Amino acid sequence: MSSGTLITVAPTGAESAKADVPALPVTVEEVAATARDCQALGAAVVHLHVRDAETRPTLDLGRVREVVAAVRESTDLVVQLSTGGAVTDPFDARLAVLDAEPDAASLSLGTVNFGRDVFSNPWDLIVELHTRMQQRGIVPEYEVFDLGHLATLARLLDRYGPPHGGHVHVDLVMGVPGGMPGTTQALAACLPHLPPGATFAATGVGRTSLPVMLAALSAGGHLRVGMEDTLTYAPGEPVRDNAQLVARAAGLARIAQRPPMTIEDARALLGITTTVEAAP
Ligand code: KMH
Ligand code: ZN
Repeated sequence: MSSGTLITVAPTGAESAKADVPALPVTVEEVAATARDCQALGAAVVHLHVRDAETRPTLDLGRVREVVAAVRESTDLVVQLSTGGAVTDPFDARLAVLDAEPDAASLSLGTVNFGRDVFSNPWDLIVELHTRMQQRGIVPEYEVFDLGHLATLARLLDRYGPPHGGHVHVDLVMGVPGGMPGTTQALAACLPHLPPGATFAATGVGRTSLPVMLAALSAGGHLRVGMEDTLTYAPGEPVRDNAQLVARAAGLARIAQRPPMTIEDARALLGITTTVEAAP
């Protein structure tokens, strides 16, 4: 197994408006194009939120399937759908996203304040997502917004068994207003609570992007970057596009002598067994 860095790109998210962030990829074509650019620069996984024709976040299954197909057609990336959606999305629609047959899907491990909103993830929803993914051969990425979410993960695995593929991969989502801070100290506090054999990535929201990336690399972790979480590249400098963020992550990974992991190695690491036709 490679000792490289798994780079995930989260290109769109559900929180930013296209009107406020013109560079945000929202159409099917824009998402497919940014995914292709990011693959060329070292991304191995794409974490997808979908927008409708009016650029609003949507979980409409037809639209989700369309985006999945377009990304598969233009890239070889591991396709990870968000089951978090937007804070306003109902649980049944979040569960139904799995019907679009992604390779992987996010699974948030607890309720958290989300700015002025609440991102709701009660135990029964967590169990339903975990067991449906087991049944359908979809690999979860466990999203952790706070230290207690790792206690929930331990309880989940103890009661319902390992995920499809057998490997546990966690994303520490840090710096959300209401969740754990995006600091080296907070990241280090999470590490002893990871399940045995688990790998982790970290995501620093907003200005915590760089410190979290550096902390994650120093601790042997993987990286998630993208315009879902980061819209400012440097003070006063808006992000140009997702490729710019992936290029920075790939550069730091090389400096850490853990260069970007190939997609093949990423699939092996995550236990993804679905086979898709290679992109031309
Ligand atoms: N948009 C946030 C409310 C996920 O994708 O699983 C939730 C989120 C997490 O982004
Ligand atoms: Zn997301």
